[in-house]
Amino acid sequence: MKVKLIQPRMLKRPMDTDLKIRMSPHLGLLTVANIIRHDCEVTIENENIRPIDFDDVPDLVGIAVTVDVLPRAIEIASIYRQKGVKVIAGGIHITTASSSVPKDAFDSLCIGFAENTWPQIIEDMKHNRLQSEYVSKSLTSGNDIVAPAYDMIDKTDYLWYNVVSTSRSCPHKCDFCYNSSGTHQYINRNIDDVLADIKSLGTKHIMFIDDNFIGNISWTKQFLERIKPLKLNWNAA
Ligand code: B12
Ligand code: SF4
Repeated sequence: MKVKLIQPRMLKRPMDTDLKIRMSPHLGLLTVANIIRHDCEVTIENENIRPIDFDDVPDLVGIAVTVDVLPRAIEIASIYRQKGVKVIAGGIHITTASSSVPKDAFDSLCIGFAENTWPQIIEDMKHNRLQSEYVSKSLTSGNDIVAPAYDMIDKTDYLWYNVVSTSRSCPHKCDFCYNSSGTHQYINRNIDDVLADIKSLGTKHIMFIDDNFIGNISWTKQFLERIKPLKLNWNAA
């Protein structure tokens, strides 16, 4: 099965330079790719880097949606759906505000983590029974989190490719923040898995992009002990 994953063109604000749109690769899409690539032929296209190739006819298109790109995601979906290609939308905006998405814009919505929804999505695609919505269950431990497929990144496309996520979400639930959405579960990754990501990047400068790098202090202390021997230059968001 051919699956094409797309990051739509972002909406630049007046203060954004062209560097803003090619800052770093999309970890969500790289994670989806790693979940399914043993079973599917996966490609990723980032419209912030180069125009989308609309001449192809994959079996399934997955579009990553943040709030700013929803209108463009709907346009892209419409182009593929006119060709009979199924289109599924996922990512943070679909996860936290699915009710704001027009009902007929996509064939399916993936709400929450891809780790426990995509295997079902692929199974349903194989049997021609794609559902209109997939909602992830809670992950049972950090071991369930799949690493991004870092080897799929063309490092020359980005200002930084050295972005690593050690957790998902945040233990606090400030009411203005998307992390207060019921579907968003705070969870730390397996430390060995994070170390493997860091080593695979082949650089001493690592940017931890977690919403809350110190959400579980005892985990963070253990993690910092483990990265000490690597002598990294690191920063956290
Ligand atoms: C790292 C990061 C960046 C980096 C890298 C962005 C990039 N290219 O991906 C930088 C600094 C460049 C950046 C820039 C911007 N960002 Co930013 N960023 C983040 C941050 C901190 C982490 C995202 C991440 O990698 N998470 C780890 C991955 C693995 O998790 P995930 O994305 O949730 O993916 C899982 C699921 O959502 C799902 N999934 C994800 N994608 C898809 C796609 C499909 C098809 C499916 C089915 C499932 C699926 O499966 C994944 C695995 O379970 C988030 C906060 C957050 N925690 O989400 C903000 C966040 C995503 N950013 C945000 C925004 C607004 C922006 C900007 C638009 C800001 C601006 N105006 O300039 C730009 C857009 C730049 C661009 N071209 O994309 C907002 C989005 C708000 C919203 N509700 O949509 C967030 C949530 C921050 C916030 N609190 O407001 N960002
Ligand atoms: S990420 Fe920040 S704003 Fe959001 S819930 Fe956590 S502490 Fe609050």
